[in-house]
Amino acid sequence: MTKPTNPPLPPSGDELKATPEEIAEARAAESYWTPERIAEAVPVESGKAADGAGDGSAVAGGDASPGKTLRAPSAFDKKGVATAGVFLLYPGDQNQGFYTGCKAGQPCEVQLAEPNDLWSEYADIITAGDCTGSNAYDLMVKWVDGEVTIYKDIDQKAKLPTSLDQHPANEIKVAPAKSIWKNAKGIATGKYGGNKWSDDLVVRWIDGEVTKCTNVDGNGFHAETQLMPKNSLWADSADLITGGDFDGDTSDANPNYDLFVKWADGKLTVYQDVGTQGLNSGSTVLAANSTWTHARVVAAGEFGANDWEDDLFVRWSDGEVSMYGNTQADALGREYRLVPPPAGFAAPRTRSDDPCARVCGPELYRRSTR
Ligand SMILES: [Ca+2]
Ligand SMILES: [Ca+2]
Ligand SMILES: [Ca+2]
Ligand SMILES: [Ca+2]
Repeated sequence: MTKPTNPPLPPSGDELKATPEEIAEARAAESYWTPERIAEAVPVESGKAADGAGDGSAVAGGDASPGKTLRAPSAFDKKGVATAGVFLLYPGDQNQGFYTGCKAGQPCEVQLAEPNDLWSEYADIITAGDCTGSNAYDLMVKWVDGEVTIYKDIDQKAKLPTSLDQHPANEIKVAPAKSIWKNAKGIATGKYGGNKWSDDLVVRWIDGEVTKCTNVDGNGFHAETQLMPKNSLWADSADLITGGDFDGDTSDANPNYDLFVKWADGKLTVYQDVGTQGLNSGSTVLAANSTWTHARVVAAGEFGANDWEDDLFVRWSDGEVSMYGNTQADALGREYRLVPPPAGFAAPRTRSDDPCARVCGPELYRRSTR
């Protein structure tokens, strides 16, 4: 099946983004997800959320999963370390937005962990894949000390530990503290080879080396191959990575994910078919630009409109959250704004006349500014 190309895009470049001054102002502000805002977001309507978390559920955050993503702890310090610790799961509507069955103004979310120091201080990289079977996504966490832990089969009923002495039954340690994983700077889970499951990893290391592990399971990492020897380009300039199916050739028989890279200068690149081609020259999704230097979290997933995991979730430095639906290997998809930046710090952007820029976005807000 050939993935159709997108219709012509509405303006989605710098004209939709803030000026450098506005961005500077926004960056100076506290992140939208302050502890106060997080506190305000609970109590959660867990019953509603559970209803919504059926077929069309999606969550925002960590890394790709079909219809479901885990949103990482919400605020990050200058080194990109999470500072809030709360862990929330958002159901989606399979139409690039959050689930719409929640009451207006109320967050439709499930809290998996209360605010705590464990996640805010020690979780370094968080991603989701299905490494343990059950056809349900697991959470993989690389802690700052080099331990890597899998929390199996996360759903809206899951509870994550909030202190070092808590070890839920679904916890699997796949690398001990002080392991080589201390040097991992980015993990992109996905379907890069072997079986049909999303149980493969592309890992970006501190010295620029890039490796791939296929068919990771509860016994740990296997079949590591090198995609790129250590080098200064990746060490100094690669920033965020996520795995998705942007060229649309992945199927159960052909697990052929692509790697999305956001570079320090805002350039976006997709390396197609990592499993078979490794890291070739890549295709440019967007040339270097100031807007994307403010992206703090990217996560590809299948959030709607087609069958491919080609929808790109982005959290910006000012707290705004966007989705670029049906992104291609050489072009961003249509932008949907899921969460506006906080009032007072909103970097004013001129929306395009595309009705979807207003209707598809704001209609789906689950968070509103105060
Ligand atoms: Ca699983
Ligand atoms: Ca696999
Ligand atoms: Ca591909
Ligand atoms: Ca899609």
